[in-house]
Amino acid sequence: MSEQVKKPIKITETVLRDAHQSLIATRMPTEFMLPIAEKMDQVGYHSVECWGGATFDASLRFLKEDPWDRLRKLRDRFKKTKLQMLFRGQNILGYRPYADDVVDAFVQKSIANGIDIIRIFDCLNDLRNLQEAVNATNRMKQQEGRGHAQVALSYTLGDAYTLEYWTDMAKKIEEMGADSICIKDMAGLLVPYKAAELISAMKSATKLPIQLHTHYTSGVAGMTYLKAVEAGVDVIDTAMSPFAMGTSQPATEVMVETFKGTPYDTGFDQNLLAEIADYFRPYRDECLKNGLLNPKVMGVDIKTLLYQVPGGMLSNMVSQLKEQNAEDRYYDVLQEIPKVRKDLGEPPLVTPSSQIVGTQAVFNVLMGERYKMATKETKAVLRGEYGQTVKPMNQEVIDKVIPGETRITCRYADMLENEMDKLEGEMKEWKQQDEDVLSYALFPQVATDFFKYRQAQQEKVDMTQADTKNGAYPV
Ligand SMILES: [Mn+2]
Repeated sequence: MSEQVKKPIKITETVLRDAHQSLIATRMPTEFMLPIAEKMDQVGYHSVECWGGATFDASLRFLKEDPWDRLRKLRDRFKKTKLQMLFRGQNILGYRPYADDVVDAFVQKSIANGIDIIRIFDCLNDLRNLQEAVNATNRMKQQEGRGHAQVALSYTLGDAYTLEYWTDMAKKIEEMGADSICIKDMAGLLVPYKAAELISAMKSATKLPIQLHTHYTSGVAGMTYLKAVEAGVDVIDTAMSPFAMGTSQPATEVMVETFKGTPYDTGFDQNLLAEIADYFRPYRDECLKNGLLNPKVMGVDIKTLLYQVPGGMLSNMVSQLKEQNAEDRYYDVLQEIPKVRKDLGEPPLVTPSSQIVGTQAVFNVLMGERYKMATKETKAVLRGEYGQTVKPMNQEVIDKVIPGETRITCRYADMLENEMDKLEGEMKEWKQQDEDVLSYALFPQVATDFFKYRQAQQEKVDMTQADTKNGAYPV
């Protein structure tokens, strides 16, 4: 009997980013992460995802932490494991499109402070919105010998999203100079046998390594990984068991055990993983007790598959309806969502397109007339500011919402002037490091509040020192 060629499946650990973003609103503080980092560094992970996504916003806004400081502290402790971040293309980690000089500076500082792999995605899968971040990463790779540009395709279902669409995208991503491809299934829509089909097709279209990212929301994720691995996927994203499953990823230990003794064996030490899980478990219990972790997000939400709407989008919609005392319109809105999505060119539903489609659907139902009112963001999508959609947008809707306005077909960022100097001018009284300008660029108000807090803390520390030395209170 001939022995099968060994191909250990590589693992990206998400407990320090997506897992706590998905389960406890991104509230895990740096001080909790640091004591376990050195142990995690011994596992042999392909990478540890620990930055980007909502971690940047949540650090500044809720935890009153400098996200750059978190990154540097993690880098110090992860001596051999690659650190990975999630990056929203031209929107960086914010909610608006930025000029290229801000994208370049952000990529440069991310890598300089410790990031190895940058996973870059766009909510419309418009590759033009990813090119600048890829170029900036490649420049750093040449200068510093570090930096890996991974382009992520937002996975979705619909007429336009055929196997041909995905394989065609894979070829284009290879041409644009990326180092690897990720299929980013934020809603858990990719079912096991479809995953096998998709991965086989993509593997035959490109030589680039392929990584699969999914969520356990609909309950199929573990099986989806199994079929994807058999079909040749190179890397999967998992989370340590205390912060796995539900709206998070499949559990690391479970996937490791699944492939033990097969050609895909990770070789990870289950005892070491158990020690790491022991560290996270009491924190999970604490989160359950204080309400940060809602048991509701831990179960299987099969509605995700039924309506193809990400879990977060459903909960947003319910709270919007509650505010309007219109909870009885829930099913009307659910039916309206796919219609709005079609009108807007059938985009994937991921931040920010998910919020834009969801909010517009609520408006359409509650106003009693479709597009009687349109949000600022719906108008921007129709104008083409977010990029090109895979299908054409509905001309009747365009005529009704933005009559006579010019639509953009170029890359929107080409119309933006460089903005780093202007941003620095606005915030220079607070600047203590170059990175502060970038924090301000992404979240002007939140970052300014944080800078004020930081200064107050620093002055308070000085005051206590002065106090003990002189026994007097300086003014
Ligand atoms: Mn995710």
